[in-house]
Amino acid sequence: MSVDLKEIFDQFAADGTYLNGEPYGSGHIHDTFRIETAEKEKDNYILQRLNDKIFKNIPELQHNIERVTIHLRKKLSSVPGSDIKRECLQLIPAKNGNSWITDKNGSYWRMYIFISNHRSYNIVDTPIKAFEGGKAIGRFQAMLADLPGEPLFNTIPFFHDIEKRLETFSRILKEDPAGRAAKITAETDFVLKRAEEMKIILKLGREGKIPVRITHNDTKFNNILLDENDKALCVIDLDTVMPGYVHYDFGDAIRTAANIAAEDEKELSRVKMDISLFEAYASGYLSETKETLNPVEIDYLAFAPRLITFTIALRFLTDYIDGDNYFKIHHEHHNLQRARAQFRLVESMEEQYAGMKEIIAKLV
Ligand code: ADP
Ligand code: GN1
Ligand code: MG
Repeated sequence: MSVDLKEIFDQFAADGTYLNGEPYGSGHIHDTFRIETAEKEKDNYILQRLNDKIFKNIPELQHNIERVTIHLRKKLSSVPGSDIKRECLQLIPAKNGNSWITDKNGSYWRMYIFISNHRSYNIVDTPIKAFEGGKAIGRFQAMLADLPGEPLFNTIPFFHDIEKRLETFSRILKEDPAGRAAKITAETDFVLKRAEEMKIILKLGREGKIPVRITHNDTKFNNILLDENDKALCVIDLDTVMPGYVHYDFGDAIRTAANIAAEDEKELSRVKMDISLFEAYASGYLSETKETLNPVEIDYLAFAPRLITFTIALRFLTDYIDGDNYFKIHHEHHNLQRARAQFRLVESMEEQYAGMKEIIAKLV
């Protein structure tokens, strides 16, 4: 679908004149473009065509992001020396008075200020970067702890609910809409063997032992921007900020920050969790949060990466059997390749689980 980015851009109350627009980043969900403005001294922008097959209620989604970014900005403005335009996402209002527009095809668009001079990593190669990422997420959770008003909307209901994810997997496996089930018997065995133990976080929640907090729910490392000196700068991709357990954020960040290979690495022997990256992230995260987490939350932090890596592998696998309707893919068996790499990462975490628990105990 060809789009006239200038025509979309002009419907927002931006400061600056459209010069050009290019696809940007490596997100799996929206269509993201970087818009450069003609005036050198003015901001550039991120323009996104939103995925409304995945986010079914865009006004609610945008309402959440408006509340969250206003609150974060207020907090940051009381911190001396803060650079608010770069430390917090800033939505650009549309000329229609909303924070989004719809185009003639019915697609939804929104725009943010482009965060200048940031660094973004799909793979983390030093403990210092992992530490900074941990601090960024810890601080993000702390700043949102006192968000006033109603609970945020659940933009994707049951997003990290492993019981629901397992049910969906079993249903689609039975239906086998793309004729791929016979190809994944080894992966299916892997899932079934671990299904029960993965339910522990949900059980602790139901028993009231861990609280529901405001969490980000999509803390893969490229959603944490660092600055030109690799210091924590800004947490982006706020679509799934909603009620959740801290384990979801801790787990997803470790899944991406401590894996020395790519999320979709084909050569499975390269996939491994580096425990020094785990330790560095955990140390940054706990430096911001250890006073607020309860003892049960802390006890299960080491388990969280196993749960979230398993959950996301299961989602890649489910999407594969379903015929690739959810994640953007770049080749035919991409979702299967992603699932296999993530299952291998689960094994690597299992092998190092005792060490992970010791590290958390030492850090608190
Ligand atoms: P998706 O949900 O598809 O991952 P994101 O909102 O994470 O979409 O955006 C995709 C990518 O665009 C990010 O990984 C990041 O590289 C870039 N990006 C998003 N928002 C900004 C911003 N305000 N400034 C700079 N880069 C951004
Ligand atoms: C998607 O939006 P993005 O690319 O940062 C997905 C996450 C997965 C991730 C796997 C809304 O994240 O849940 O963990 O892909 N986001 C949504 O890379 O489903
Ligand atoms: Mg993203």
